[in-house]
Amino acid sequence: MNHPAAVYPIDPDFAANARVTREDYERQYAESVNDPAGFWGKVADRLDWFTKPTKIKDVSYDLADFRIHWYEDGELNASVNCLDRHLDERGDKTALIFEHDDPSQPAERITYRELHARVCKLANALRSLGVRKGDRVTIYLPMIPEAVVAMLACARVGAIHSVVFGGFAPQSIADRVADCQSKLIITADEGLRGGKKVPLKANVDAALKLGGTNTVETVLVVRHTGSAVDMQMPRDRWYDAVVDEQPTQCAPERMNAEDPLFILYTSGSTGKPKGVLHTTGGYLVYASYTHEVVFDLREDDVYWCTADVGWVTGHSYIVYGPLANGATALVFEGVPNYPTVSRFWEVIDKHQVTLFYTAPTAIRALMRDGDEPVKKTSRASLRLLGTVGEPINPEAWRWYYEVVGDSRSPIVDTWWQTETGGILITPLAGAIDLKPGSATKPFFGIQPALVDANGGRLEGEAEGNLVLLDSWPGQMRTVYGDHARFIDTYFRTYPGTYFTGDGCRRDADGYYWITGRVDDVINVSGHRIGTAEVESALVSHPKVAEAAVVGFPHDIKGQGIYAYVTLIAGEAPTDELHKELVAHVRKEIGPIATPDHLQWAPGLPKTRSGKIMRRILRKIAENAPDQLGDTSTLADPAVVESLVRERRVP
Ligand code: 6R9
Repeated sequence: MNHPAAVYPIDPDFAANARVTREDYERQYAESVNDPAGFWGKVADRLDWFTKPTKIKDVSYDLADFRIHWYEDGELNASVNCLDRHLDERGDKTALIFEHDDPSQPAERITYRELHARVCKLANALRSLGVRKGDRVTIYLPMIPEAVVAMLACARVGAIHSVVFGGFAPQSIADRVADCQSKLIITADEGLRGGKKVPLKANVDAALKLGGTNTVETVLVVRHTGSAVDMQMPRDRWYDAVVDEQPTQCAPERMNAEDPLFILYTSGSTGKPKGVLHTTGGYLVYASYTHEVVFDLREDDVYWCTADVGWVTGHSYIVYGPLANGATALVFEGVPNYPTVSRFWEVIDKHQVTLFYTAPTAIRALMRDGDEPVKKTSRASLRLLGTVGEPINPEAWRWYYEVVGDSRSPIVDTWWQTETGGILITPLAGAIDLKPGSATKPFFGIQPALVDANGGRLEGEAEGNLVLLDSWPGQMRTVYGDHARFIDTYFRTYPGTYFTGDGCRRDADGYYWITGRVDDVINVSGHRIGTAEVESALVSHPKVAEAAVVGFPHDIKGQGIYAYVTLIAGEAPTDELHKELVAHVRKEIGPIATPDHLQWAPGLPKTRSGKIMRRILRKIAENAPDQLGDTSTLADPAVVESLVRERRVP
């Protein structure tokens, strides 16, 4: 049994030079919650504003008078903050280090001056193609520098980017393009991951044949692998052909702080993924400030976050946070186990990475291969480690700390969400003792609370649903095109608070331990998948009558996907059909949604009013048939008995 309450006290050497010490934390936290406007007004000075904000905070979670506004009279441009303002002092500093999928390819170092020029050229190209402030641009790129350039170029001209993860299938691209009515798509011929090619352009072509995508006028195609792709003129344009001739200066759009910066689609418990909308001022203040404080950033740090820009972690902690801070950030195209399971550690040595931020699922996968692939590398450059995306089990935490970090580097276990824009609960390594498995304490300005199912506030040591009592600048502002869904999802469940969708325990020391989603969202390898999405992919197959999908504990992925499928009358379950349905989900959503197990269900457990009882299905998937709980409301108890009998043993 692990010792979940083990404490790793603050490292005095780290604390001696830390940006925030224990005393600082107590004092600044108190100030931040007692006088949020005063606190966040000062923090906003870290950015360059065309017009400095005077109205700092205007927030009400009261449904009758709902609003979230930060810095509402301020004007700025995010790309100027990430590029132009560094040119005088950091023009020749490396902004991005690009490490290819193939380690034999030379790494590329891009200075702030070069990055500025590349962004300006693309921004000019976007304008020449008719992209204007407020237009939506979809970015479907591999982890290459152009992904960063594309995001910042959109920001420069005031276009709202929507990055779609390169692992998503044509239908998922089409849904996202259609929802925000994109005018332009930036993609590449192909991506490369672990030596395998990903047909990005072909996926875009397939997506654009699907309904709702005819707003797209232009597809810009980055030549990456050089493979031949279909180019449909005049719609499709080679990126280099359009960008090369453009000037290296581009006047930035003046954006109001509350003008949208980007949309990022994320899964919820119901329906289609929602377009989480972040605005310019508050988001950038929060992403850059948390990046500096949580990672204890120094001028000469080499910072590496292994996320993909298709997820919020890539937005806030590869692009906007680090670049707004003038940091050197590594962009990695590849995967942890290619060509060998030492790749992460070799890249750390090669580029002398000092700050390393990754996901528990990667740590657990690499841990399986033992210590040797780690130990044969030096990793002496590291001084801080971070994790994000899902709860980290104490065993993986200790391996990360002892083996990867040689018991020298503190670990920041950072809890946050696409919706929150930046880190909300996290240790600050110079200020807070660590406990493996706990995200520890709230960041400045963040007021977590626990409530029971009826919304009753739980005090002291307790376990319940995690809510947040007040706003912070990085909070999402709306669900794109569906403000009612925003309110309903986050503010109606426990009135007066933001509901996170996470369960959480608070221990006697006031430490927070996230226990996982309490809604119908599955966290697979740190990626959010809505059970509803997988279900609707399954029932879109002509032979499927009904489907119910739940998560189950998975050693590496954290959670796996378990699907129960009822076929239409007359269809017999076969191994063939089993494979076909799994492939169908991959094709509809993408490989990340592949069901780990699919069980034929002659019937699904339902209440007499016809509601599927997922609680029961979860217990069957977990192989805990003795913990089904109250089954008295079942319409037909025999259904459950047969499902337990027929359970697919993983
Ligand atoms: C940043 C990100 C959000 C959900 C969140 C929670 C889980 C993220 C975590 C964590 C425990 C951590 N989560 N970080 N759980 N400890 N340090 O991952 O955003 O993709 O929107 O997922 O991930 O369940 O609600 P997103």
